[in-house]
Amino acid sequence: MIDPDRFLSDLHKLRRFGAAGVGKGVCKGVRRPAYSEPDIAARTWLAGRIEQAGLTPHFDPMGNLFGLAEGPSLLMGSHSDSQPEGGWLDGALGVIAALEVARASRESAGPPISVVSFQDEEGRFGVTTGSAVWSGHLSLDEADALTDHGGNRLQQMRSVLAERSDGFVDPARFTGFVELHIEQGPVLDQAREQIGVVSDIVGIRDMNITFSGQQNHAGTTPMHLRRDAFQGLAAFNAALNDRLRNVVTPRTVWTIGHVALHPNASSIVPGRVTFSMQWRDGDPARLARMETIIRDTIADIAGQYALETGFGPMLGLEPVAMDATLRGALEAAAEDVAPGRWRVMPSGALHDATNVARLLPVAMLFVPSIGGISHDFAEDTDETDLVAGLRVLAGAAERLGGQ
Ligand code: HGY
Ligand code: MN
Ligand code: MN
Ligand code: MN
Repeated sequence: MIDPDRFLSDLHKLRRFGAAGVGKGVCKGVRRPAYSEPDIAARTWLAGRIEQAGLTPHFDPMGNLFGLAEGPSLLMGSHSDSQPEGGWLDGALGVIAALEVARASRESAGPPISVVSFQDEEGRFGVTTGSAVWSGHLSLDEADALTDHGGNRLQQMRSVLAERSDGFVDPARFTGFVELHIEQGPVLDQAREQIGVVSDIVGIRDMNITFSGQQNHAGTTPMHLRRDAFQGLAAFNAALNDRLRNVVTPRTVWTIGHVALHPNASSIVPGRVTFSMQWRDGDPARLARMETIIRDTIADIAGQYALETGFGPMLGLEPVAMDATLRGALEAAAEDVAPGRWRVMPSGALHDATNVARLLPVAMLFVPSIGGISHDFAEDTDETDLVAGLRVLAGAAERLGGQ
């Protein structure tokens, strides 16, 4: 039998690693980016809990942490790294719920369940990096060449966990993957529903772009002689919003979320800006069309502002549909736990399930996010909804048995 109190207690314990956000009037936030000291401490604690649950802890060279059941098993989990300014449930919920379901199943001699906490789901170094490497989407060499916005190399950052590694886990030992996550959007909260069973996960493209101009004195350089990288970025953003308008659907999103302006001083015309450009949609053709528009707009603005351009590698993941059998088990369990208060819905957030779908049948379920807030310290979910998500996960595990 699953134990909601034990589950909630573990969830709160995990929150202590990297706990942050007190100054903002809330105290639930976390700063636990991949490979940071709190992330490594959290993974070490988690490995201990996995062992106490009777599973075998196993780090792979990326720092993905598995809790392995013997023989063929259903894999459940998510990630325990966070955004640099993140919420306490994003990823953590799916890992701790999986731990509780696996533990309870062992205690009652139920079907074997294995657990995973993937590394760098939040993309400090890329896009869902840990599961991308495990699934073969990215080679370890390709991953090692990635750097974060601070110039740190993944190769160096993963070394502490890689020392504890027993190699990559053979995916053939798993029969499927089920991930519980918070919705991170407003749909369930506004509808006062408790569970979302995911139909499909959006695709994404992500790259860094640089405009280089001429750094110069902000008092003496006439406006018409400037090659100002910030002016280029501002003009690019406005032009892009305009040009994308006729191409996108209400589900399409694009974001410039990270900007590094050089040298970032009041009295210097900025000579360089590097910024992240990310876009998401459920249709690969639209993602490609958006890329063309982005690159054309960059070229036009560079011409207008006398700037040079540079492009980092483009990272991406294709949209994926969930497996019908696993999804059916979640739907049946959702109807049991929350009759009439669940729906089938797409995911606009990315998840490790996208990568795992290359190896195994996958399915996902959501619980509501209060106010639709996530990737913020204020992210939260009602306790009853957290427990409802746990019950649906356990119900699905029972229905799927050892399959
Ligand atoms: O960005 C995302 O969709 C996810 O939270 N990694
Ligand atoms: Mn997440
Ligand atoms: Mn996230
Ligand atoms: Mn001066």
